[in-house]
Amino acid sequence: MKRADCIKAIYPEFETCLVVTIMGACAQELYDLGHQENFFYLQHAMGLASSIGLGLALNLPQKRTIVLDGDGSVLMNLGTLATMARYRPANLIQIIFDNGSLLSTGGFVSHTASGITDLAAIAKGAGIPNVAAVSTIYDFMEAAAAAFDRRDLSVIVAKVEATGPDHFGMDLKLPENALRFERFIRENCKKIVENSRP
Ligand SMILES: Cc1ncc(C[n+]2csc(CCOP(=O)(O)OP(=O)(O)O)c2C)c(N)n1
Repeated sequence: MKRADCIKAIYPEFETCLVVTIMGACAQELYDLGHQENFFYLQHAMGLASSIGLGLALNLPQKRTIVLDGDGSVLMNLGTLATMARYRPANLIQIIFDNGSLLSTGGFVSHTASGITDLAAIAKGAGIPNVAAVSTIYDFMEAAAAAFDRRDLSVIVAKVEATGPDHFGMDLKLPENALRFERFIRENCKKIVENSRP
């Protein structure tokens, strides 16, 4: 199963969500399907896409937030799973694309490739209420549909091939993306933000 195919399969769902991705190959694959102003590609800050997604989900409870993550990134910030479970925002879905590799920086093998580290088991142990581990596109689509249907925190660990795009280059640098993403939230989620403030 390829990550690009998984992202393509659920891309239509993204229109009404906030989407945060990790850097590199994953960001490029989403960008290549067509950028939307509700997408934020977290370049450089490895491991923190889920932390940003958690903050967005908690502060914008009526907006679905999707985090497109990677095994290397999650391994760098494992505590994020416990924090997500503790605050359990019903509108947050984290999809961890586990390619067993730090693909975007040369394809170094990650701990999940060894068969030792099981991210789905870690997510369950952290207290995530809905965890799916999938390795076929059919199972991925079923798990994604179930996550979109339920109103509860979900994590999907999708085992994918360690392959990425054959090119890199997005005509949207981090500062501009951040400013425009913030403007999108201000203009489209204004009422929700105001309502969610104590
Ligand atoms: C703190 C930090 N360390 C290292 C890097 C360099 N880096 C960028 S992407 C990446 C690999 C990310 O791996 P993963 O999350 O599994 O995603 P993949 O590239 O495999 O899609 C690394 C090591 C970084 N951006 N930030």
